[in-house]
Order: sequence, then C-alpha cells, then structure tokens
Amino acid sequence: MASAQSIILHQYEGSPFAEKVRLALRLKNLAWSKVDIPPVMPKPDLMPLTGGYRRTPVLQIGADIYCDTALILRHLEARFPDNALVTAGQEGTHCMISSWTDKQWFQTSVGIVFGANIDRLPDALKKDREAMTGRDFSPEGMKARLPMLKDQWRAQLSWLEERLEAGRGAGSGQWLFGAHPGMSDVHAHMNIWFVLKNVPDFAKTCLQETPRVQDWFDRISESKGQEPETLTGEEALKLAREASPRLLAASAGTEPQGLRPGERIAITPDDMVPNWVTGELVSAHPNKLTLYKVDGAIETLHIHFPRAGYLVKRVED
Ligand SMILES: N[C@@H](CCC(=O)N[C@@H](CS)C(=O)NCC(=O)O)C(=O)O
Repeated sequence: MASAQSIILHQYEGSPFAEKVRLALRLKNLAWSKVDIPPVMPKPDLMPLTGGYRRTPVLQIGADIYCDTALILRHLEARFPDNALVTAGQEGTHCMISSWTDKQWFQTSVGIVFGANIDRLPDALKKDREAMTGRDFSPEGMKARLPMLKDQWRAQLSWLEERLEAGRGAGSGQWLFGAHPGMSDVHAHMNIWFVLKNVPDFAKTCLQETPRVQDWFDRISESKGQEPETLTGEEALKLAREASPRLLAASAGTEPQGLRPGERIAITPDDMVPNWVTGELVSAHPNKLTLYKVDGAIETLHIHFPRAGYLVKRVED
C-alpha cells in the first residue's frame, strides 16, 4: 500500500519521458507506484500537485513534487543511491547528454511520430499540442517535414553507434560510458523506444545500419525491475495533503537575479508557450529551485524544478 515515502510517478504508458523514468526505476530495482494521467489537458488531479505545470511525467514522494525528468532522475539517484546510475567520473556528463536527447533529438523524434501518423491522431491531441508548443501541426506541414526529419534522426542515431564502437576499442563498449548501464544510457534509450513504438518500419531500418545500437537497445530493454502499484489521482492527492515535505533549509546562494527565499517568483519551461507556475521561493541552487504556497496547488507542498531549460522571474505584488 502506497505511503508518504512511496515513489509515485504521474504518467501515461505512451510517454517517452515517462519511459525514461520507468527505465531508471527498473535499473535501480526500486518499488514504485503510478497514477495514469491524461495525455492532454485538462488534468484535474495533477494541477493541485503542480500549480499548473502540465507536462508528463511528474514524480511525487509524499508532499514533495518533482517536475521534469532532468530533476526527477537527479533526485532518484541522490535519494536512492543503490544500483547507481551515475558512476564515478560520469557526474555532469549525463546532463549534457540529456540536453541533446531531450531537445534536439526529441524534436526530431516527435516530428517523425506525428508526421508519420498525422492522419490517425485524435484531433484533441493535435489541438492540445498546437496550443502547448505554438507550432504548426497541419497535416501538410508535418508530412512535408517528415523525410527531412528522418535524415536528422538517422544522423543522431549514428552518434550512438560511433560511441559504442569507440568504447569497444577502449574495452568497455557494452554501454555508452563504461561497463555498467548508467544515466546516459537511460537518456539515450528514450528516442529509440518512442520511434520504434510508433514508426517501427523506419526505426528498424535505421537500427539495421547500427548493429551496436540495436544490440545495446536490446540489452537495456531486458531490464525487469518491479511492477508498479496503480493509484488513483484522488489517492495520490490524499497522500500529498496528509504528508509534510522533507525538511529543506531556506537558502539561495549568489543568484544572478538576486532572488531571496520568501520572494514570490514564477517559473516556466523555456521550450513551450509559457506555462508559469507561481509561488514562494524556498530555496534556489544552480540546478534546483523549490517553491511553496504555489498558486492553484495544495499550499503545503514543496514543488521542485530544474534550472537549465527554465525561465524564472520575480513576481511583483
Ligand atoms: N523536459 C520535460 C519534457 C517532458 C515532455 O515533453 N513530456 C511530454 C510527454 S512525453 C509532454 O509533456 N506532453 C504533454 C503532456 O503530456 O501534457 C521532461 O524532461 O520531463
């Protein structure tokens, strides 16, 4: 039975970013629970946890809410260090890798998945993603870009092949960086998983040209982990309301904007139509920012965001 200590992933099955976290949970063999959320707005059971942040996935542990896989994975690794995915010497590298897999490569993947399936996609999904990204999802535009995006995707896949080949020469080419699967492997797996699932013929043809990647992908996909318990959104909200966030010292170092604990600030991802979440700053670090008393959320929560890829501003009263 889930408790205030349980790892709860708010997710949906087809989400590649959720798959990234599921893979990390499998590799770390952690027990976890899930709440299946809708892939489009509205998300009535998620908003009281995030204060309006709408993306998938979101991680909840009691009254602490972690937004964005960049922070979710860092937090899981720090809080549950067994079966480490960030091994000595790899600190920082996986963040640089994820900034490529999650932005440049993912934009290519999503263009291919939507472009190849555009005539079958529900209108609600197209409209939702148009509103979220401000981009053009017209069938003509998507179809016209498809062949060019496929070129881009194959080029990026070939970087993994080169990496695995180079590692083999150094005696550790089983995984991207070393003899054990690590966080960089977790980040790199997502785009292949997503395109293989939704545009299988194209992905399989590319993988035939990159046999080391195919072998690596098959091996990492074999990880089993633990089956999650399924919770309802209401059950997760009850846990959040009844728990207290982990103790966290109010602190901010040398913030470029001079932000101080107690100030009202707003934060949004920088790669979509602004989705500001507004609350009181508890603590700010170069890679993490924590809010309390967030507008539209359960007041007592601590809601945590990464910094890279996010815009932050002070909110004047
Ligand atoms: N930078 C975010 C990106 C997450 C993301 O774009 N997720 C997609 C689903 S895979 C999404 O939020 N789609 C809209 C939605 O689910 O509402 C992260 O790493 O968590």
